[in-house]
Amino acid sequence: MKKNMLLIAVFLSSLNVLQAQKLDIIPQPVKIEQKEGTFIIPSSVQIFVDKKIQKSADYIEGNFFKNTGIKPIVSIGKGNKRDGISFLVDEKINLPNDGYELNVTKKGVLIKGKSTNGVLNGLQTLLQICSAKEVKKGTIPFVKIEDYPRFEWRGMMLDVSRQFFDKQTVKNYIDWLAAHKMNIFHWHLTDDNGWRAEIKSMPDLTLKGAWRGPGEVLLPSYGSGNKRYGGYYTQADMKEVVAYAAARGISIMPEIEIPGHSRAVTAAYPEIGCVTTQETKSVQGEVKNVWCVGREENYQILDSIIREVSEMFPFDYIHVAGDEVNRANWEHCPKCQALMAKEGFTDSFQLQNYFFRRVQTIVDKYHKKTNGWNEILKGGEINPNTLISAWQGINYGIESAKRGYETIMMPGQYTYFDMAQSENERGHRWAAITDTKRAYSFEPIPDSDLTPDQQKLIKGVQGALWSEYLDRPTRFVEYQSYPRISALSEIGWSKKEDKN
Ligand code: TNX
Repeated sequence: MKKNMLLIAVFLSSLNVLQAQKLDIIPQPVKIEQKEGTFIIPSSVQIFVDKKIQKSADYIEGNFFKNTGIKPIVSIGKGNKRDGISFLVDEKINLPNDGYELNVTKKGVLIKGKSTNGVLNGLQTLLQICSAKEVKKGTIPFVKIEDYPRFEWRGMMLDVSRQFFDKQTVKNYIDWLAAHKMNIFHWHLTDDNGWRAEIKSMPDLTLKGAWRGPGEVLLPSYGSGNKRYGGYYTQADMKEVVAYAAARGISIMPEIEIPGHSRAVTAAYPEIGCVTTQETKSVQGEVKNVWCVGREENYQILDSIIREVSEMFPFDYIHVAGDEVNRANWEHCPKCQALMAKEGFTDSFQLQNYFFRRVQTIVDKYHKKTNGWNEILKGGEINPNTLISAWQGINYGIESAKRGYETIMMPGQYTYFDMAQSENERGHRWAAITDTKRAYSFEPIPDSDLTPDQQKLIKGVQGALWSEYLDRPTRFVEYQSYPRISALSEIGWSKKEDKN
């Protein structure tokens, strides 16, 4: 009898330990209070979705089912029934942007978001709790969470040019970002090795420029071998992906790579490139991969491309690149030289700046803001509302903030997940060998002499997955992305002092 009592006592205390076990949520929430007891999800649980977040109702329903095995009855509106689960938008709650409160009690579950994205952030926390291995299926431990992001911009870039990833793969990628409370998907749609976005006024960009292989305008590259390789997204596809992402709280920033990394463009429309007296190679060994700055018609073409892109993507920003431009091309081009002379320029960075400012005027015309890689800081002034993606190193981000530009920190040395994760693995290594620990060690607001106001210009963090090496093995995309994106999500979201 005594022995039995002892066993029961041990059993009960182990249950308690289980109950009290810390919920591991990624990214780590700001404030989490666990309480004794659990809410048992009724088999026909009711979910109420605020009208303001109606567009996400299917997503909420589907993912709740996936993570709990319980099919909910969903209604739109502000319900607050006992044993129900409510998703409410409440701008008045006292939390920073995109914050949320999650309350699980014996009465049910209430998620209140400061914004629609706040509600979705709360949903992700709920889903992680429901599927945690410590939590008994069909139950939710009592908990009170107050949570909000450290940075407003938590992004991830995917290069779909060097390798093409179909619409479904991109959607899956977005799903995983959403699960990590990331809010920006930077879609690198064009590069030397394939143009992936249908532009109706320039059909050959995709009819020709999206394909490489025998008899195609582009040579095989990055493992595409002796076959026709490529693909592109129609405008309908891109709009569909935009809506898919929006329902998950993710904005898509398209990138149109100009004026460099443009071999796919000049292969489809040779007249867009310079007529050079000497052929020179870009950093990645490409020839003829630069837009001619001196050809006036090119700016009309850019106008139509940017117009079509801005019609498809509702996000505020368009990324227009500006990195690794092989300016030697312009130095051997009579039209570019004539422009240089006319403008009184003495070095080719000024041409780059000229090009960028013309592009910026077009982007402004379509009511968008420009984002560019840190090289656009060279050669002269640009619009003060330009957003800089600082990729070459932390110091480039510091310089950008010092010069007064809003800045996204994405140093290749920490946040390029195309970098190999250890000495013996496939992947780039030019920036670093980056394992998860190294990625996690990144601090976006570095110790430096930035003033508090300059620090505020650092809008957030972003990772990048360039796809030169992603041709094999299958699912290498996921292998390179995770868990490093999990680490990145916590850098972007959680409080610095909670990093562990
Ligand atoms: C540099 S990052 C590039 C890309 C490459 C990447 C590989 C940047 C703006 N340019 O074109 O794919 O390195 O890590």
